[in-house]
Amino acid sequence: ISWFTDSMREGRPVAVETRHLIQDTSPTLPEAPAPTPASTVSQYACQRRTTTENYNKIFTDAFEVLAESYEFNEIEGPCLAFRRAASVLKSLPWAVQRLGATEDLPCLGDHSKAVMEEILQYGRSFEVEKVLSDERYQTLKLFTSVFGVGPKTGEKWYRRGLRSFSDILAEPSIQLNRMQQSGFLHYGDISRAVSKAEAQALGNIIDEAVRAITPDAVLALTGGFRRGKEFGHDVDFIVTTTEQGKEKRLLTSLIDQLKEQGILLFCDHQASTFDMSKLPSHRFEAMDHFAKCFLILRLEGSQVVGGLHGAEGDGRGWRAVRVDLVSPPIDRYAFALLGWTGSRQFERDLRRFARTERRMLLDNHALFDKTK
Ligand code: DCT
Ligand code: MG
Repeated sequence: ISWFTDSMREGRPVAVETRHLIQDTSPTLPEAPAPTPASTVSQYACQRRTTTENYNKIFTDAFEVLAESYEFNEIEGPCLAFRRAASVLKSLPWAVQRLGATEDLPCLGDHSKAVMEEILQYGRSFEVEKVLSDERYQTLKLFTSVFGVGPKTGEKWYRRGLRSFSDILAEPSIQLNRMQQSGFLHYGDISRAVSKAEAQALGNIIDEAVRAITPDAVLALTGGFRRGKEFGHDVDFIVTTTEQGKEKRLLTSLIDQLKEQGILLFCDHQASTFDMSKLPSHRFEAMDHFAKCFLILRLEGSQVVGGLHGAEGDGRGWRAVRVDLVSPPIDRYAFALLGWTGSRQFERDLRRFARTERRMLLDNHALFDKTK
């Protein structure tokens, strides 16, 4: 049904190098890292060989905090600059041990370098520590960790003087939407990382469910797990059928099937707004137009090889997991798969590379040659 589920059953590794994603249907483990001179590192994430091994976590964690803090304050430039800098450092097969080594690296500005210098000198960044101890940062971080709560809602609650979950739940004027209610209800489970074994178990469950609906179903694991990550915050799948148009009813049938099995804890279904005749879209859009649903599923420990991750002693024998399903028509499959594989920075730079280096327009739906 797909290389993903087949390779899972055969126990083949799913780790893939991002550089080879397009052609690679029989993934292999990345080879031993070769020393990379800083001067050869591309400014585009899609042109950098990047493994899941991060030799510069001490710096990239710091950059992530600063990026997030700028994001909470809606300051986009420095936010993206820190994410870009983190992505460059993640691609290095060596740890930065002195600032001089970063001289020829792209995307590292004065601010990033100053943070790195502090860390190299003192083992920590005072700027990062200041952010981490900031009440507004802490509160927004907490609030946006709830499924269904974005920076806008978090900010609104913060401005009303709310600081904790109990503040929110005790505030009678706050009407949580359905997604937020489920977010709070399953908070402990869905804020815990999802393991690869758990993702595989969910893959088997969804595989079985779609096969029961149609024999020509196509299922692929995407997102971080397709990139070879060991853990994720959710599990992302593409589900479609080899017969064009037949995908239109696939998601609703699949949701019905999961409901019947009693494992659907939450479902937000967004119908397709995809219209090929309206492409290409020159306006930047955060989301694609394919039908999709954001789910919370109940996963039994007995279905997971090696058991549930981090559930020792809770005695329930199951956990809730966030699952995203996206359902493009089969002739859009390649673009959807490429777009949903991520990482976000890889996707951002792939589009920028297409635009500026190839005069092409790429999104999750299509690739257009601007000269034609
Ligand atoms: N994506 C996209 N458009 C969005 C959101 C996501 O094209 N608006 C793509 C990029 C990454 C991929 O979908 C999966 O998204 P996430 O699950 O958020 O990221 P992830 O890399 O799978 O990370 P995690 O391991 O935390 O789930
Ligand atoms: Mg994911």
